[in-house]
Amino acid sequence: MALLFVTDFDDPRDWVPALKAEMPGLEVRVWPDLGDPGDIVYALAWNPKPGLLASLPNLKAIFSLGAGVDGILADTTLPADVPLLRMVDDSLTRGMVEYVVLQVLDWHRQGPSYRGQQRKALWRPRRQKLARECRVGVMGLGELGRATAQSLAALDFDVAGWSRSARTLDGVSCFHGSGQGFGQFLARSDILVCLLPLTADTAGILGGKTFSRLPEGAYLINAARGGHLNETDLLAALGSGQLAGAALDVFADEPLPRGHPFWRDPRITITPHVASVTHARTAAKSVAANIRRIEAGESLENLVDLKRGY
Ligand code: NDP
Ligand code: OXD
Repeated sequence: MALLFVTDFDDPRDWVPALKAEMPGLEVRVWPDLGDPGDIVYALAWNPKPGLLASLPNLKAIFSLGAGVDGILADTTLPADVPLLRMVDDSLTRGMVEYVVLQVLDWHRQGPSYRGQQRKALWRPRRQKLARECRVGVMGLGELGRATAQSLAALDFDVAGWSRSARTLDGVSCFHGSGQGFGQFLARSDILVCLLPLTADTAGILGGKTFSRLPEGAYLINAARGGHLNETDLLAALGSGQLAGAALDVFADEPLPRGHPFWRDPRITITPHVASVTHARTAAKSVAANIRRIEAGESLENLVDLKRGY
């Protein structure tokens, strides 16, 4: 029984020992050294080359190295009868909570303005709102969105969340669906945080129409996928003042090309897709637990619904 580790990003020097520690009997092969493809029954992958997974005849399951599976689902040859499992891991969740709380607090406590003043040696205290006067809207109330919304609520922000189906969450006003609920949610989001999966329904959702429904001068935090954002619309909304700024961790084209206008825009804070990362030591435990379930014929956790796309 062999597992193929397929990624250009995650380090096999972390992952191979972490997987072996959980499952000493598991043979781990590191792509592109496939050996006999017939031996491979599990794949642990991040953005595999299209066709690679379909070329493995005895696959029992595909594990995503990330929470988002858009990079795997982009492969149109993906075998439809092999279960796809996404990454759910507490360290990934905590990392995202830290990132969003950092960006929300930085904006709320006027970090960009004070850094601008520092560059000019200006000592100019500004009026500071209370956290409860700041309305944050979290798009996506899944593993990451729920924990993030609740951590912001614990800091006394006025938090709402938005999901596809109806949800309830202590201390968070919940909205759902693409109709009225979405409009009401946007109208009360001074800071809009995107933690949605990238699917046919959510691609381009951070565009001019959405921005126009936010309070004027809102702030955008996109820690989900670059495909959610219409970049031209963002620049237009910043230009008109409809949006006052944005913190972006993900981009349509990664790495963000050197000549991209976002790099030079002082209203935009850029991080290189690091909002949260999967830690091998903890995440290998959840992969191993699911392998044990498969081998025991038990039902799986974190199964992706291929029709919904997440
Ligand atoms: P989940 O699958 O747990 O949650 C997804 C949430 O989005 C659910 O609440 C779901 O609604 C909601 N949703 C999906 N489609 C729609 C829709 N059309 N309209 C409204 N709501 C919708 O995902 P995670 O929380 O684990 O991860 C979210 C995303 O974060 C990942 O897909 C990935 O792209 C991104 N990510 C980015 C990282 C980074 O470093 N930048 C790191 C990790 C993840 P419902 O509850 O009704 O199902
Ligand atoms: C993920 C990511 O989806 O790191 O986990 O982007």
